[in-house]
Amino acid sequence: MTRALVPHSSHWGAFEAEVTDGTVVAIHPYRHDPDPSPLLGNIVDSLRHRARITQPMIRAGWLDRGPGPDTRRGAEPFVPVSWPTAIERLARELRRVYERHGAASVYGGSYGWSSAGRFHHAQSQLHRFLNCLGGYVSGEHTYSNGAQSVVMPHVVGSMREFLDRATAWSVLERHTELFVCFGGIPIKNTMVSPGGASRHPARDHLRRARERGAEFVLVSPLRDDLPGFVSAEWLAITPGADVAVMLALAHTLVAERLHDRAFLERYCVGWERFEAYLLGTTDGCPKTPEWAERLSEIPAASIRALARRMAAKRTLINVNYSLQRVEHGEQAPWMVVTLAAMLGQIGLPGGGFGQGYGSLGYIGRAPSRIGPPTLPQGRNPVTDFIPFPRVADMLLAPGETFDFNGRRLTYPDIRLVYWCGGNPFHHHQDLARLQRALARMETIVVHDSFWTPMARHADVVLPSTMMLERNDIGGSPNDGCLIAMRQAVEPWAQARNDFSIFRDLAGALGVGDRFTEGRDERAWLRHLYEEWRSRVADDGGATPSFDEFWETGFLEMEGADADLVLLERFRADPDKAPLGTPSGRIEIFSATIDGFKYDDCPGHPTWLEPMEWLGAPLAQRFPLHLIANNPTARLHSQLDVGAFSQSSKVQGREPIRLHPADAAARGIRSGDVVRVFNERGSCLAGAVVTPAVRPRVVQLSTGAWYDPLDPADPNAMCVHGNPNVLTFDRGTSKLAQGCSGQHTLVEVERWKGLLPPVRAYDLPSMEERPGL
Ligand code: PGD
Repeated sequence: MTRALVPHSSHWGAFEAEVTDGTVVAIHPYRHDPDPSPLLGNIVDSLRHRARITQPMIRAGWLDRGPGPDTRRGAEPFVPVSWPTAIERLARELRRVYERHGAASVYGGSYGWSSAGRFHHAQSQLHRFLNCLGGYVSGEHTYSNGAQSVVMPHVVGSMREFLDRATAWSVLERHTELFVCFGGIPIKNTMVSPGGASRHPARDHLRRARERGAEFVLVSPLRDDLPGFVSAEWLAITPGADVAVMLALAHTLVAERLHDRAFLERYCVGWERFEAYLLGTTDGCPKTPEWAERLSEIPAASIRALARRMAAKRTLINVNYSLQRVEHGEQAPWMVVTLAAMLGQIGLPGGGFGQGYGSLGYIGRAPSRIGPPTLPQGRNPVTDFIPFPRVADMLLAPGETFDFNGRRLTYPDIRLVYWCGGNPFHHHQDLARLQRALARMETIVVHDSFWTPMARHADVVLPSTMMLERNDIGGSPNDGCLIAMRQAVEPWAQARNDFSIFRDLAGALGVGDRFTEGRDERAWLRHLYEEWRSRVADDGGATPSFDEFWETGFLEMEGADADLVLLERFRADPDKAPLGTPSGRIEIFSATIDGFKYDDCPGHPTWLEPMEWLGAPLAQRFPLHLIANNPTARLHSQLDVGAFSQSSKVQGREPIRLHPADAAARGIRSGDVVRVFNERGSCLAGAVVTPAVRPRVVQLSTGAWYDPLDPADPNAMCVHGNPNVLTFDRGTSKLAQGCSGQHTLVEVERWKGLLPPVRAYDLPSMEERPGL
């Protein structure tokens, strides 16, 4: 018997894989990680799960009828083919599309998190490959924080320079007296960092802050958005009403003269414009706590009391990404900055604002001076792009114009969609609409390790290796550990590395050398490491040789600035260290945004009523507000087949949490299967009745693989519990066009019919065709 411990990494943590006789039998968290993620529990049984794609597959209809728009995607059988056949057919199709329609007809945005390694980063591999062919239409920003990442540069300047350098957790732990958490700080989200994290310190910092006497206020419809041990005061807000509460806090500060006028004058622009709105001078509506109570169901007295406490203590106001993944998502992050500016504590240890402490694990972990290695992607000569969440709009309406951040853009005419390392049937909204959009394509190509719903809707499906089946380097800009992600097991069946697939395709298309630069996997890893090593050396650091690094597995680097305070230098001297905004100051009023004349994103933070919330007329028909947030038991839709994710299901369905009063009114008990529905679609889910969810709110996380009752019908019920059959597909506003998938209105009823089986992990139907 052979036994080995192999260093490796994932977006949810570094680990060692225990390998016995060529099989991964256990995962052991990195020994220095104080709080390893339970998501590690999804890895072992996923590696060899039946839902893995075993060999290249081509949709029968595409083989028989050739490329072209087709509504039968997702319902037709696949034909298993050899690698040479797959490469030859796909190379021919790529040549046809590039020659006949040009590079601007290929959508290669390929949004998705794929896996943690820097070399086998699926999206980078795809972009590098498509750039060798002449480029592609790209995507910008993210589904995560699209609204924030567009509005914040107008308000405080570059995200990279400022927000990614959030005040360090260790500073908050020592200095913050009052944490006011809009959307909480859910520990489940802090487990995940793009690129991985060798340590998960958030829980310990929160615990120590609490032990020191810090107080916590949770503004959220979900009580467990903060861990119980911080004993938070829970303000169980109406979803979508946070900006109203923030405005009322601001109103109280002004009414009671608790705001820091000197700070507003020295460090901000546009206070007077905003103040006139706040007090109702411009619209006749003072944003008082009584006004906010009607919208938010938070008592006016609680809002007033909180405003006074905030002014009296060293206060951190945190807003999570979830609050900007909604209609008008630009407003909450902007208003949080404004509120923090009114308190005058921005740039002080433990005070000011935070954005995303509870959204991703790297926030509050100081960046290393030298970022980890990255794969060069080459140059993309195509200038057409979309903000990622506008993908269905683009595919449905070529030639139509749309607004984005002060520009008027035109949707290109896409013929071929290439996806590598993402799952739009997980991340996109209104899946019936997405299917209509995909049906217009001539060809869809997907690389994935699993038969995800996106793979099932493709024409050419190529099996990728998973982590642990290849060698890579793991690291992230805010983590001080570089990891030799060594291959632990052989690739499953005929799976190949994305790099190898693109190498062969590039070879067939005559650009092989350009793509590989003459390197194989090992040579690339050495090259990327040496390039990184010389950057570290230029900065005065010393690192071991590649061979030593590879042998050691985990390379701990010098500590980053553990005392980082956001905007400290700006506070010390705003003239010497101005912000990257037009004024160099915090823009409470942005003349730039105002100049865009967007009705859905005016020049200062504003309460804008959502179309779908409990205050809308639609709530008469669909009286429950669904929160479709990120899941606890997996990262997005990844490894949904894994043991930890499976252990969370109820009768095989994704759990939906609802309040006892709402459950009782509908005759629903924990363990029942329910149907969740609205005008756009319906799904089954498994009920969990709990007072941790406020009344008239239900919570169904994303990530259960879409499983339509009838795969030929885009409007079919999903029997597994994917909430994106229910969510709407509208941008946050004309400014950012971000994802607004977090909220929608629904009704829930007990499912009384025969329970359809979950077939999400079964193989699609296959048609053997010898000789291919
Ligand atoms: P994942 O499930 O991570 O979701 O959306 P994203 O598409 O990133 O998909 C990654 C896919 O890559 C998986 O299918 C995995 O198997 C595959 N993969 C992993 N490694 C490799 C590899 O090496 N090669 C290849 N070829 N494939 C690989 C996430 C997105 O969803 C995000 S970031 C957010 S924050 C959004 N959140 C919400 C939300 O709050 N509410 C709703 N309703 N919808 C959301 N969608 C968004």
